[in-house]
Amino acid sequence: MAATVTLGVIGSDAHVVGITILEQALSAAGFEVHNLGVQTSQEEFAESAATHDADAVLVSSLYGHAEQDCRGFHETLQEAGVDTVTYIGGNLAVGQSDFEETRRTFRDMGFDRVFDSETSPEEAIRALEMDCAHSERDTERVTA
Ligand code: B12
Repeated sequence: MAATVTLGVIGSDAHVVGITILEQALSAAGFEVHNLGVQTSQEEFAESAATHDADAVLVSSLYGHAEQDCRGFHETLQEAGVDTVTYIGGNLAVGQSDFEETRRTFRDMGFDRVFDSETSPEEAIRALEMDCAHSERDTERVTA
């Protein structure tokens, strides 16, 4: 059965190109994609993921305010009964010089994988195929 993915750009962020490309690539790879578009609230992510019983929630953020926008994100998902794989990607910090530090920040906030703005759709697809195929994820084997 095709894995289901909820995808959107969080907060007040209006950068649409990245998620449009991701949506097309994921759909072509056989995923059922619910693209919430830009300027999506935490509650909209949670509602969509709960309604569609998503296997993964993919958050995109380009404008540098991801940390603020994602505060409490996993609690919001939890309140809606959503316990699924979560990814975040894009330009996650302003003047991002050490991406590993950024990755640690978002991992600590609860995201399973954290991707930078050089991420190709194929990389995201590989990670999703791995995570959606196994109930116990082997995060040791991937860098994101
Ligand atoms: C086009 C653009 C705009 C357009 C957006 C038009 C639109 N509707 O999309 C406009 C002019 C409106 C704009 C506005 C702003 N922008 Co702008 N914008 C860009 C620009 C030039 C390109 C973005 C783009 O489309 N890239 C092409 C796509 C294909 O790549 P992508 O978005 O990175 O997505 C890929 C990956 O990142 C990854 N990915 C993305 N999300 C996710 C999520 C997951 C889970 C995964 C796995 C992967 C993934 O996969 C995608 C496909 O390969 C970038 C600079 C740049 N070169 O990136 C700045 C940039 C993103 N903008 C920036 C800024 C600051 C702004 C503004 C705040 C400027 C301002 N002061 O008004 C506003 C914000 C407005 C808002 N509310 O969002 C900064 C962000 C700085 C930061 N994060 O540190 C950047 C980096 C420019 C810069 N160097 O300063 N912008």
